[in-house]
Amino acid sequence: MKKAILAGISLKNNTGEFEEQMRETASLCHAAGLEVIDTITQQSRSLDPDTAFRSGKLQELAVLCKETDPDLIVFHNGLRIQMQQRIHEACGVNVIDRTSLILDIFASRARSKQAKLQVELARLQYDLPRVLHSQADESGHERGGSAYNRGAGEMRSALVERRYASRIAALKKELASIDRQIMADERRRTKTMMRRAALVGYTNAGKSSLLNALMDRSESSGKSVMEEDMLFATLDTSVRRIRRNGRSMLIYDTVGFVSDLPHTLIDAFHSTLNSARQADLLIHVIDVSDESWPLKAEITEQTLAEIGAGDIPVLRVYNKTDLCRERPDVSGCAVSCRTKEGIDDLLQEISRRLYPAEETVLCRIPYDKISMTDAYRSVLAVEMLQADEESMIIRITGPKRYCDAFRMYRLENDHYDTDSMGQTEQEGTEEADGLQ
Ligand SMILES: Nc1nc2c(ncn2[C@@H]2O[C@H](COP(=O)(O)OP(=O)(O)OP(=O)(O)O)[C@@H](O)[C@H]2O)c(=O)[nH]1
Ligand SMILES: [Mg+2]
Repeated sequence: MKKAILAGISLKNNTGEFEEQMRETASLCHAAGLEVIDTITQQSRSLDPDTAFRSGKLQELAVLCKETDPDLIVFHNGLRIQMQQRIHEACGVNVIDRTSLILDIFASRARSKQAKLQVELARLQYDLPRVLHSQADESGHERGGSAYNRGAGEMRSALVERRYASRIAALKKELASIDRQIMADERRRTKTMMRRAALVGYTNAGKSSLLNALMDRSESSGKSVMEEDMLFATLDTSVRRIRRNGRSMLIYDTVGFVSDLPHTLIDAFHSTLNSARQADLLIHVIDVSDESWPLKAEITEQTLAEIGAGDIPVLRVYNKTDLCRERPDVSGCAVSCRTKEGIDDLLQEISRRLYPAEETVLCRIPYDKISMTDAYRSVLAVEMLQADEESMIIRITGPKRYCDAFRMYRLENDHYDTDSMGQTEQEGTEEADGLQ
C-alpha cells in the first residue's frame, strides 16, 4: 500500500465540520488504496496563492516528509497548478488534490465501456489546464533565449493542446453514440408507461442493497446488483422492473455522491445522471447509522439541484436501522436492508407515490376494445366486475392521466351498484355475470 500524508486547510471557523470533511478525505484515500500515515492541518482565511499552506506550515510539511518518507501528499483543498508545483518543490514529494483523488478512485472502479470513457474524459479535462501551464512554464524558462526557442515552446503547447482536444472530441463522440443506444432503450421503456424511481444518495448509503432488498420482496425481473462496502462501488446505472400489487415500476440504481463532487465528473457522467433527472420519484437513501447523516443528506439534495433534478419529488429512506442503538427519530421510511425491516412498507409507499389512486372509474368496454386494458395493467388497477354478450364492466383505479384514456367508456357511478353486483346500470337488464 502506498503511504500518504493528508494535508488540509480549514477555511471556515467550524472545526467540527472541517474534521468531518478531513475524515471523509481520509476514507477517500483509503478507497484509492493509500495508507494515511500522518495528517497536517492549518486554520486560515484563505489559501496562500503560491503554496496553499502559509510558509511556516509548508516548512513543517517538508520536515514531516523527510521524517516519514511518504509516496504522496494528498491535499484536501482544491489546488491551483502553481501551488501543486511549489509544494512539490519544497517537499520533494508528488502532490495531488481531492479532485484528482476522486478521479483516481473512479478510474479504478470503472468496469463498463461507458464508465471508462466518462472517467477518461473527466481526467483529460482536469489535466489539460495543468499540462498547458507546465508547458507555458517551460517556454517561460526558455524566454531568456532566442526568439527561435520561444517559438518552439509555444508550438509544443499548441501541439499538446491539439492532442488533448482531439482525444476529448473522440471520447465525446463515442459517448454520444453509447448515449443514443441508451436513449433508444429508454424510449422503449417509456412506451410501457411504467413510472420510474431512482435510488440516489451519498456513496455507501446502501442504494444497491436497497434495490436488491426491494427485488427480494416483490415480483421482479433481473439479477441482483453489486453491493459492497466501498466508496463508489456503483458507477453504472442499472435498472430493474419491480411488480407490486399488479403495478410495475422501474427502479434505477445510480452512482453515489460525495461532498464537492468534481465538476469534470458531473459533466462527464451527464448521461449516467439522466436516470435521476428523468425519474418520477427520487428515493433518497440515507445511512442513518452515520452520525453525520444530516450533512450528507443536505449535500445529496444540493447535488441533485445542481444536476437539474431539484424539482423531482423526494422520498427519504433512512437505512441501516439495524446498526442504530435506538430507533432513529426521523419522519419518513426507516428500513434495514440487512434485516429487511420496513422494506414491505417502503414498497407500498413507493407504489403509492408512483401510482397515486387519484381516481376510481367505472367503465363499460365493448369486447373489441377490451385489449386496451392490457396496455394499462402495469399502471392501473383493473377489476373485472361483470360481463354480458357485448361488453364488460370494469373498475379502474390509478393516476388521473391514465384513467382519462377510458373517458369515452365511462359509466356514472350511480348507474351501477357495485356492492350488490346488481343491474342498476341504466339499460342493464341482463343477468349479472360477476368476474373478479
Ligand atoms: N448493517 C447494514 N449494512 C448495510 C445495510 N444496507 C447496506 N449495507 C452495507 O453497506 C455497504 C454499502 O452498500 P451498497 O448498497 O453497496 O451502497 P451504495 O449506496 O450502493 O454505495 P455506492 O454504489 O458505492 O455509492 C455494503 O457493505 C452493504 O452490505 C443495512 O441495512 N444494514
Ligand atoms: Mg451502489
